[in-house]
Amino acid sequence: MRPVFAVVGHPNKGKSSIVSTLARNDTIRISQQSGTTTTADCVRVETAHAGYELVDTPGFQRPGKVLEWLQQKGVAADQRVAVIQQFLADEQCQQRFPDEIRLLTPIMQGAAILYVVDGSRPFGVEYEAEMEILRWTGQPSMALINPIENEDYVESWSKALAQYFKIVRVFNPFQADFAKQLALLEAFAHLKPEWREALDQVNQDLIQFREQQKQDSAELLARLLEDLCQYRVSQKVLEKSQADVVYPVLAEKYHHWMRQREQQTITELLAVYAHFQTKISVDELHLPPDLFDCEHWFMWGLDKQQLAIAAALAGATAGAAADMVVAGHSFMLGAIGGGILGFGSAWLGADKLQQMKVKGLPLGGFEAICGPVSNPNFPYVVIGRFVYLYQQISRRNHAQRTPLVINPLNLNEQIEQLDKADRKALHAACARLIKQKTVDSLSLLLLPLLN
Ligand SMILES: Nc1nc2c(ncn2[C@@H]2O[C@H](COP(=O)(O)OP(=O)(O)OP(=O)(O)O)[C@@H](O)[C@H]2O)c(=O)[nH]1
Ligand SMILES: [Mg+2]
Repeated sequence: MRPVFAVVGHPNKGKSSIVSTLARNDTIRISQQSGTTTTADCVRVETAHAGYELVDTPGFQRPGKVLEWLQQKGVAADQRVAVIQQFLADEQCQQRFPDEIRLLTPIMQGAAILYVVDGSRPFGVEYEAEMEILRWTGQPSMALINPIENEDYVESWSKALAQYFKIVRVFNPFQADFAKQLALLEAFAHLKPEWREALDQVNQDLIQFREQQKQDSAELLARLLEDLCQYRVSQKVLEKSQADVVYPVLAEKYHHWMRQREQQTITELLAVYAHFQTKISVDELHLPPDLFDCEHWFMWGLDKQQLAIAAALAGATAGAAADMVVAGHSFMLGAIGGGILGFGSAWLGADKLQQMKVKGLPLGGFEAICGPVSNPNFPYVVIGRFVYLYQQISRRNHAQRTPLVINPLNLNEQIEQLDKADRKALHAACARLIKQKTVDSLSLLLLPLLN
């Protein structure tokens, strides 16, 4: 027997938002417009070894009139469930009160009740009719206070709801983090003893699944880093001078591929967290928009000093350490010396990023080559961008429908939180990556950065 919960309440109180967040499903319709949900929609929440169902329902439209109808039957407490059944079967009622019929049907079929109210709006007697009708169904129930705009009336709601519901919880579907979602599921398990085992299993499954999502994310970042650090394009030319002509074409091809590759990872990361409706493309990122927008790099990667420390920790040779310091220096010049868009952009233009080379071929002719990136800060930039998106996406509740707002990340702060061995291993990995050397268990080294 699967646990089933009907999410009911006034229109526009966040019922669908709660279903969306708990089911991790961003296709459920949520809108400012009252009366968005018009049918009782069953949403299955499947985990590895268990599952449960949430029924999203339309809001009560005429609870006062419905209660009047029920009370006119004038029956004692032991008859109330039968009166509700009668109400559902009555053809006139079906026409007059279609929303109440739809929302009460799953409850009478055995669903437990999750009654949702808005904690930022005052309690009013008009809600009493709804709560009274729900009480007549005799089904186990709990109340959820959703503080949509603020918590101003949470306390007064708590007092009112306690008279009708044994369990009252505050739950904000836009903000509730993973732990709060698990805690709510635990409360669900108290509603019916026979559902307890299944819901405990769901909880355990979710915890494991979340760990798996993190590992999958680390794997995505590892593959991205390897690909971006290794990529190069080349073209054969007959004369050395022709290389100058093909460089712009090669550079364009190179940048296009690198951008696409990063974009692909972002799409995959969104899919890992089941955010299929959140469309973000690198081009739309507010800040900094572009993998090749070098003057913004310092916001994602490391600065001069941090790079020097990284080089020292990685045990780099004196030469490599000097490279890193020079690279860091150039970022700071780009940022401060020339102003964000002035001198810095010319000096640190994208064409400085990857190596352009022309090489003589043994059988005659030449090869013009673009890439791979040689700048030691590059792996950090890739990591910084990914970690920022990871933090946003992995914490994003599925009720959230506004676009992701991108801000720069202080990667160094994240790195400093690692213990010394992890930090050292990470820097060593970055130093190898930029030399196109393989790194064993790269995803494991990246995992501690994903929190
Ligand atoms: N900021 C914020 N807005 C919320 C929250 N919960 C719901 N909303 C907003 O409230 C409005 C209604 O949310 P829905 O989830 O569609 O409400 P509903 O109860 O399913 O509405 P109907 O289907 O029309 O009965 C939407 O504009 C949501 O964005 C919340 O926790 N925080
Ligand atoms: Mg709805």
